[in-house]
Amino acid sequence: PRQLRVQISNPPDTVKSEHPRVLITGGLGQLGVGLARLLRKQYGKNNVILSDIKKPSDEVYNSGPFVYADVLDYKNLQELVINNRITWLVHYSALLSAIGEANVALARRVNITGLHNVLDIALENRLRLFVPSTIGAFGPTSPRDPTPDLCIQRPRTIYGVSKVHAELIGEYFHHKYGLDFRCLRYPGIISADTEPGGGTTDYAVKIFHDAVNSKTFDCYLRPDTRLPMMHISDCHRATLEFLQAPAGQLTLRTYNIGAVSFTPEEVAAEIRSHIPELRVTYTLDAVRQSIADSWPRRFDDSNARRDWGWKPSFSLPELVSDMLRSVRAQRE
Ligand code: AKB
Repeated sequence: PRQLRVQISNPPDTVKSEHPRVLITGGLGQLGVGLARLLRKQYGKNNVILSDIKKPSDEVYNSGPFVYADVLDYKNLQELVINNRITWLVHYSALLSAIGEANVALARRVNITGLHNVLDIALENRLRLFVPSTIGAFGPTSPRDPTPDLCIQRPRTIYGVSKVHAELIGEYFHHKYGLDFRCLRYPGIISADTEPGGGTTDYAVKIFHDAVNSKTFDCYLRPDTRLPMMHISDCHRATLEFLQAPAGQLTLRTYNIGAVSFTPEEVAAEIRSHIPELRVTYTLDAVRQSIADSWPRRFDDSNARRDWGWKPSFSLPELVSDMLRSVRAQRE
């Protein structure tokens, strides 16, 4: 079959070497569009390319460059990186914890084979490569409260196994070949205008929508299940600050980043200070409950704070009032 040429209609804003040219894979998930917005503010609209295998909304399509890219297609990715003079790659494509358990073979391909493609391309083209890891990279034998950067990691999900693999092989490529690999372990991310796709922490996004829309919420985790969580704007800022950090400041290449830690009953109580009628019921999902029970309850992120100045800005009350404001604004 004839090879398709990948063309970006917008030329680079500049080809000045001080501006990175960024490609984001899996860009239409929960995190890509917001990170692209932040990076475009800093580096220019056309220097940040979003990619995915799905069709973007008109709003996303009109906000800056978007291309089709399948992380399982090595040649397509390589062509994109070369044609667009990419210097930083943010690898967001992955199947999350719950959906991964329902599709182990696909999760293995996307999360492991896809990562291998991205690693080889990053190495070949001397890219700075950012790969997110997660609280899901820990398991039942890890210390859970708090969980430090370096400890036992024996996750029991394909998602967790693939993320530990990403951490280890990325660091190995860094030490052996000098790849500029950077990895943050994200908590559950709470966002109003983008949806998480198939994770264990998704309840903490849905509760805000249901609280505003119906004042009732049915939770699939036990009321006392504590997990590390973070407002999406803290997540984007952490990612940008970490990407910009001088390599000499990094004593690790994989860092925990923490912000808040809460249980379903705690977040519900905080929402009730705005919506007193909120009624929460609990119908447990055994798969997601057992995943959550094996994950950290709190993150120790002291290394990130010390090395590159990480500091979250949203407390639980601030996160809750910001989410309720955004969800209500969407309804209007
Ligand atoms: C999930 O729940 O799978 C993700 C994560 C914490 O990595 N949100």
